[in-house]
Amino acid sequence: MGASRLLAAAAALLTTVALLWTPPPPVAAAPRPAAVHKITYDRYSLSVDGRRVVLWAGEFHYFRLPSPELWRDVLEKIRAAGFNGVSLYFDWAYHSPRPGSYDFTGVRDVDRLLRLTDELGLYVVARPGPYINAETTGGGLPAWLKTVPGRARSSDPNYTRAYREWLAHIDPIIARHQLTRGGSVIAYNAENEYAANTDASYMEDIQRQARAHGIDVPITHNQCCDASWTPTWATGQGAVQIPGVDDYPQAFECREPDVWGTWGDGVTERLSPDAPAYAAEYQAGAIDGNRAGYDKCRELTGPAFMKVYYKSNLIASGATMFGYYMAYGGTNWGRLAQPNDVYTSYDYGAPITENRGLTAKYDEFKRQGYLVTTVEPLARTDPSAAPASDNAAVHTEARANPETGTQFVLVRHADRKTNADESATLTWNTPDGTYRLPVRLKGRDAKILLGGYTMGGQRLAATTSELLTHVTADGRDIAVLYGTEGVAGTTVLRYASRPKVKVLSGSVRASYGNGDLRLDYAHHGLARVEVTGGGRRPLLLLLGTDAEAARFWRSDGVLVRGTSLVRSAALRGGTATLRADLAEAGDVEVFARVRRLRVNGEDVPVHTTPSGTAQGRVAGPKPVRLPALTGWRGTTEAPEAQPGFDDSTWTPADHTTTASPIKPPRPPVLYADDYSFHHGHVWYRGRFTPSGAETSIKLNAITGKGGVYQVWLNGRYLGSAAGGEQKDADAPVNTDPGPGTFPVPAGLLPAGEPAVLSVLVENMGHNDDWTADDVRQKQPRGLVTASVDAAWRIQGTAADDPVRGPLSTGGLYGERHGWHLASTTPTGWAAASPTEPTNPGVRWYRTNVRLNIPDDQDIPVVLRFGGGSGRYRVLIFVNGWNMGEYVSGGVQHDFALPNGILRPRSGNALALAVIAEETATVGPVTLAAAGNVRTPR
Ligand code: IPT
Repeated sequence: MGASRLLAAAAALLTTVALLWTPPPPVAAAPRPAAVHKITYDRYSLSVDGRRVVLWAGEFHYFRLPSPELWRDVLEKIRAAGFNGVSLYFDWAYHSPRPGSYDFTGVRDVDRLLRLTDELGLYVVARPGPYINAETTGGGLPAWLKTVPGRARSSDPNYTRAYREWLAHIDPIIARHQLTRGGSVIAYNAENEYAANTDASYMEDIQRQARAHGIDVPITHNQCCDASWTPTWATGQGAVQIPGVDDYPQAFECREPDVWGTWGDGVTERLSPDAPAYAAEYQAGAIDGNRAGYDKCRELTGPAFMKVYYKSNLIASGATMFGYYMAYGGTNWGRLAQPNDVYTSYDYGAPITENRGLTAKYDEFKRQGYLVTTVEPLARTDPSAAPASDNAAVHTEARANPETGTQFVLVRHADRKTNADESATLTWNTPDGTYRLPVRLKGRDAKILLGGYTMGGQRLAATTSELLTHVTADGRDIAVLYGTEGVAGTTVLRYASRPKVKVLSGSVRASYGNGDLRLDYAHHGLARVEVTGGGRRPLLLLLGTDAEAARFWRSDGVLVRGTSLVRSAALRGGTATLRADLAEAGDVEVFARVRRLRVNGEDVPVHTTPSGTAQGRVAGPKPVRLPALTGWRGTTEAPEAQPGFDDSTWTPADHTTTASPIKPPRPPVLYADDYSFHHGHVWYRGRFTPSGAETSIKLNAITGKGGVYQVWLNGRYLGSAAGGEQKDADAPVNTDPGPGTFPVPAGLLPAGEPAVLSVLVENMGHNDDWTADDVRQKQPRGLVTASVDAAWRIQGTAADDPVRGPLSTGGLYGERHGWHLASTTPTGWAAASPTEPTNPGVRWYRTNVRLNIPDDQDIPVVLRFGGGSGRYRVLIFVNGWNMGEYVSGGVQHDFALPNGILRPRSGNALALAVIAEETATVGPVTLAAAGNVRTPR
């Protein structure tokens, strides 16, 4: 701590010096890490090389975007929103098909991911678990762990051997990308919401392993929910350096997007007096357990919620470390999903959609993120006296930086859930004087107002607008302030003498007295005011609405207005170079003296505006038509259902014991995981000799929520039933999901004649281990009991897929024979169409589709279902990759096919495996565009 105190003192000295001379322009993003950096922290914030940082990170799951080319796209979008960091889970189950086997190639190349964060200068909180939850199958615990005796997430020796193996693989990759070695990793999170059934030795050992593997950045933890959950890992054995808290104040009922604050006020608690308050996971979207659709989740956690909760949290908590969960959710492709809470899409209602589109939430993140990463004094604040409000319905609360005196004033409704329109006059004692200023909250809203702030070369005494950001270009400060459309704003700036004020556009009244330049206006469109003289360098003040503010981009210190996204910007020798996305034709304005503008490698003619900026016009994307899906060929499978099928190569299911805490009522153990079939469908064939008295067959299978199993007897389809599931959090073990009863048709089971029962069981994914009881994650999948005494054989996934990893391919006949792969050309398939009826059982369709999307356009493509009939589900394979499962009657109809999996400028093999519980038609299947932008090549 000695060193960090010294650094803090040095930083304080530097800040004092900075007050005497013009400070350098604020740093837009994390510094590009070229060299090694020193990380320290104290109760206020993290510091990098002695400079305080507010960590404003968004969560991203590389495993939910199996397309490393698109990692850059998403990370650039995250950075452009003003995030200076990302929070990254690393998913053990994704990398490890079986004990001792680890794969970090291709879509699993996390070194590549961290090279990107290094390059983009995004701080990383690395979260390798071993347990991650995250609605992933097993909560990140590999499925093979189900066959390892001993409690997971404890210091049990078997489990210890297992997780040490994972850490020995993942930690060194993380370690070489630490900020302290010139990379981007700023913190390492141990375990995940480890709050129930805890074992301090285990928690301690994770950290011991990390240190031994070279992790030298601060170690954090994300405590569940609030400090009432103990231990918080702030003190005692297993304590981490920076204990954080997860908070989801809106909970997850997306069907009622208007119900706020179900899980409290959302104020981050400080868990340690010596470390920054850390909002490790703060709600930025929601899972859709009740199938409302993610648009509703986006509404539940929309801009109004973000304004009220995020801003309240900043000021009430003084937290300086944030991980917003999720910035981009992605896709539960293959068998990645934990079945109880999610389906294929993990869009999450996040600011960036599953199809990588930017939403109104993205705009709000940008408005807040730019403020947080612009105003350096925010990294060190204490609670301070708030301006008095003359209306009890308008609540104020404040923090101030003890060195600079800069004030951050929260203005919100006293009742944070109200939709009222309330006004008040604030009496505000700032370091520059006392001001009486009107404020207004029009509907659900909250603001952070700045006072006593040295803004580049300017002195902002107080403002009732909010600061977006400011930059300095060509010896001039440019600042963007904004407020609600139609609401009045006042900004007071200090000068040594009366400055010259020129209103370039909009309606702004200026008055001057006692060193105060007071500007009064109503927020409407974008007003522009030029202030010169007065003893300071020139200022261009831009006063806009929320919508106008969202049109700005601050990229690499360059301020730009217009385009749909600025990925990077550079100013050199009078030339501005932008990498930008363009959803439509429009103006682009660069706030610098620029003679030449290049956008995506092309020259854009510019003229100088009265604001002294450079403006040009850019074209939008060309419309693109996606081809119709034609030329389908189909075939029916499931020969396993036929009595004569040769299953002699299948594994005998004859185990008499299991590591699962859930024991079958009598042997054999039929659990699929016990025979190393961990993901997707499994087949069982049981041979028995009937007594002739059987009138029905009773079977009990556990599929996980939403799964079904299907039964054939001597080749005759007997029907389907819902598989068992984890009913709710309090009843994690469902040993008896209720057997399915299948009546035996008369004459089908003659006494004494060998019979064959064929059962196809889907595995919807493994439960998580949220409460660390080990029982729910070890809940079996597959058959549990059968009413007939049979000799069973089992077959699942036939072979490892080294390209797609363990979660893509299951055990359907077609999957075992490569029908989903582009490289296989199955013979004997007939011309067919998914609109034709499919008999109960399994039927495949394949076609090829050639795309021709221009290489300077980004068109996210989805596969769209709708209009089918009957009960069925469809596994979607694109170029061999299982991109999800359409379930008839389900909420999801559009399935993301990310570029990389889909080849936008060549042929694509599309395969559908239809699993019909009854005669069904899939209906039309089409490709649709989920966006269209011009983008850098
Ligand atoms: C929190 C988990 O830490 C995270 O992994 C994810 O599951 C998230 O929830 C929900 O999407 S747990 C929180 C609900 C208390």
